[in-house]
Amino acid sequence: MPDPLLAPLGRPRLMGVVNVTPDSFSDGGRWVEPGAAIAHAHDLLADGADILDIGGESTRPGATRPLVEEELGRVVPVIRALAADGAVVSVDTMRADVAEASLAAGATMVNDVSGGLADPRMLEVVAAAGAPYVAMHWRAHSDHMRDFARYDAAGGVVAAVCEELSQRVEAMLAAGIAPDRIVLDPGLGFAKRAEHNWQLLAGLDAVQALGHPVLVGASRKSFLGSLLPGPDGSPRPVDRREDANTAVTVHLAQQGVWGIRVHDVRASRDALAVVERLAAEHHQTLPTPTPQESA
Ligand code: PMM
Repeated sequence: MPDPLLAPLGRPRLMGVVNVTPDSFSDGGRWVEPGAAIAHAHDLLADGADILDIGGESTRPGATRPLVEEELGRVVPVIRALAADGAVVSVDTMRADVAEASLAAGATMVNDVSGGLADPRMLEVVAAAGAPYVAMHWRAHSDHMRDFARYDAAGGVVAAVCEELSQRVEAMLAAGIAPDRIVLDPGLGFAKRAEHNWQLLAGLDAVQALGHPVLVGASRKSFLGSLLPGPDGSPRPVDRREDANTAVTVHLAQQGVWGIRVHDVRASRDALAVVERLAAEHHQTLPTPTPQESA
């Protein structure tokens, strides 16, 4: 039976980001104390987050990795507290040890930006837990991912991401992860230049055609900043990209994705309310085509 978390809801689920890190590009250092992270997570829930995504490793371009003990110390207490409060929690980690400890602490889902490539034990841990698993398209760790942002073969970035995600799905199935537990993510900003991110957003139906629910994270990423340069040509700063991200949310809702990973839950939730309301109006007021008209 499909996990209830992955069952259709009539709108995308909003995954609210809580980075318990000193150095994430979007909010590094703001929620590094457990109390601050937990309070922020509750604000996101109040704003309408369906899932809280708790991460203890920054994946910003050029980032160096924390020790596994550091990552565990950051995420496990926060996950334990939020799960005890009844929140649906996902752990954003590439490490099997962190996934295992987080699931034991009450996380429901594992969000692995490496799709199982960074840690050979990850797929086994997820399979044993029977947990829903987000597998993102990934080519290399953040300190050198820029070197891998090349998509020269026919079909460009969309075809390459689909092909590489399909290979990951095969590995997941071989490891014993049930097909109805798998969510795929094209990995905006990970070994992607700005034009690759736009091509992926425009080509999401190909990713969805792989047959799994799709999660997308565009929030605060640099391709939104470079779309909106200031008068001196410098990219729009991270904390002023929200309106553009909300427009992306509308696009993603119209595409019918399963989930959207955002920092500002309220803005995206408001956008979803508009999309849902208009869809309801269409269903109620548009004439149903006769068989001849629809042929
Ligand atoms: N992006 C970031 C971190 N984790 N997880 C998924 N599934 N998809 C993403 O696009 C993604 C992610 C980087 O953003 P952050 O530093 O603001 O969390």
